[in-house]
Amino acid sequence: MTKKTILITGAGGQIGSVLTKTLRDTYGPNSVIATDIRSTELGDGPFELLDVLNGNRLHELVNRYRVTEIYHLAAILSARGEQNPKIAWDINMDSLFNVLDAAKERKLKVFFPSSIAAFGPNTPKVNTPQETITQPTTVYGISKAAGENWCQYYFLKYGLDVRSVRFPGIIGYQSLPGGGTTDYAVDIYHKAILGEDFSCFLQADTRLPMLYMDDAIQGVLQLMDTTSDKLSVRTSYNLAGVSFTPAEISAEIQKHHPDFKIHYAPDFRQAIADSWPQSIDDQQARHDWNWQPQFDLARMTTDMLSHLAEMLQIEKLKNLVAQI
Ligand code: AKB
Repeated sequence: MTKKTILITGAGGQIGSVLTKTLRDTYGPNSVIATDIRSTELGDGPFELLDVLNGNRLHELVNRYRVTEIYHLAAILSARGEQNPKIAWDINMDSLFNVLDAAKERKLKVFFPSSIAAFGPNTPKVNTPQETITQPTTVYGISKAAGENWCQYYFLKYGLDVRSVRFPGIIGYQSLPGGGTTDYAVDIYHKAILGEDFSCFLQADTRLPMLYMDDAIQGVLQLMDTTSDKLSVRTSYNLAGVSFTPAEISAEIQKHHPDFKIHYAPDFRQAIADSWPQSIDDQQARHDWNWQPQFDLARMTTDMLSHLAEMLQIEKLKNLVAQI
């Protein structure tokens, strides 16, 4: 059996950093090559600077480390993408082609994260089906919808083993998101733990699909471990975790921090959120590779708050020690 060697792009990002750690814990630190455009502290194991637009550099790393799998996490997300659509398109699409072409040449396995952003205002909003209308209205969503189809194209045309999920908003204590529309659902916990009020850039009743980081990472590992013949979807699998509104998450936080306050100041991200589904039907993932998320809103909130409280105590202790 060939030894598994994984290369991750965007390893310093919100999902990439947690995935890198989990893959290193699972397969050993030297079996996971973390790459990012900026130097990042990711613990034991190789790290390489990589601009995903540089296909030659990607090829060089794939050859040097004898990579067998690529997890392509680098991307510009929905809100940041709208600020510079052309750059977001170039980064999201050209990088995917670099990955697919490197993988095709050496017959590597690929993980590509798509998103609920691949759906649009004409998609059924409740229990969005696996196969449905995808007419996204953000550049990020357009790049994800096109990306999924390119993944399927490489599978059908070249037999490339590329696998994908449509991530909802990801919530975790381990890392901070950046540039997304669902980011509020991470920031809100940080404000609550610091005893500060939270100003939400979405309206109180904006329902969006979300997923706890632990479930998301578990899902990626499970999908990548499933035998190829079980996978009936080669665009991207719908994944569902939990759906809630800003008012609901804030009420859940108030069960732990009764003085916590939220107020609403919707901005341009409201229109993005309004174009996305409210809940997702993930039956196909459950059927094909036994996808089973564990966290609902209550469990996620308890877990988030206890980890963040612990991290805050450690930070405070470090500051105290530094003053001695
Ligand atoms: C974003 O908000 O842009 C992302 C996503 C849903 O893909 N978190």
